[in-house]
Amino acid sequence: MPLAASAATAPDTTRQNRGPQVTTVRYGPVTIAAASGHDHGETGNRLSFNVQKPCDDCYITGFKPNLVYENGANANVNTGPMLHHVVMGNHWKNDVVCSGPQRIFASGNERVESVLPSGYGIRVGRGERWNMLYDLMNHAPEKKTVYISVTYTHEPAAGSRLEPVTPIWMDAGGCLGSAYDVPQGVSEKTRRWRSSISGTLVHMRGHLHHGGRSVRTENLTTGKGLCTIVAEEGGSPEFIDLHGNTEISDMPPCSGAPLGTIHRGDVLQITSRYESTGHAHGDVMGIMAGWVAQN
Ligand SMILES: [Cu+2]
Repeated sequence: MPLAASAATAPDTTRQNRGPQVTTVRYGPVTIAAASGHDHGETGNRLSFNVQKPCDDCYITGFKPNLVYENGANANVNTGPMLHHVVMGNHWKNDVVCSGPQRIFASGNERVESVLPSGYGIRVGRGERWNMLYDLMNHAPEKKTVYISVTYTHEPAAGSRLEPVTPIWMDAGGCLGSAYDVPQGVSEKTRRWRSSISGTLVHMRGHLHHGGRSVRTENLTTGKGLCTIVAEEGGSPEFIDLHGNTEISDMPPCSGAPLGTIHRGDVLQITSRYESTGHAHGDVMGIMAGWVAQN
């Protein structure tokens, strides 16, 4: 896999060395096997080590994941490829919810952009190494070669007044694996986490699969809702596959300073809601990633 030596375009990073910068990093190429009939091609889970970061000793203030072809055009289910998931991980830091490596951010095929409220950033340490876990699918009857692309906004840590944020990974599937099964009809799955940190929650993004209706996180201790995200499915032709099946096309994140306050010991709960018409679904997910400015 040539992933570590990924192609990159960093047009703005050399021009400026202060203030916000925009860098698009392409990870790949990755070739996904052809589908045969209704059996899709799939890479399966692959882990790439020491993948390119947009910057070093800096803050990331926003990111927009995508899946693209060599020529830059979107690669989506209408032409075959599906970004099943991509997860950036940092083995140098511990995940506060599940221990293990810290999940920095993740995306599914919905490819939603996250923009942190002004004043906050995801700290990237000097020399920190990122790993990338990804799984790509293909519904087209021929193989497809694509790149995972992420457009980052970021700024140098030196002289920055941004407050660092800590990721919290709320997962209805739990810590051992995110996937679970849902029955036909309406169902909700919840999972609780007793917070080990205190601070203000400033951003949350969500992830559901086909049939997923909404995902929300609340602070049970204070009785306050923190973020509810309602999924849009098949919202544009790009998100309708070659068999006419729709995929999640939008999951608008919650952003605000603060979305809510969390104290160490508070119990947070995620609720993942599916409305599966026709049949049960295996291996779905209900995830919310949040970012907390600790105090
Ligand atoms: Cu998923």
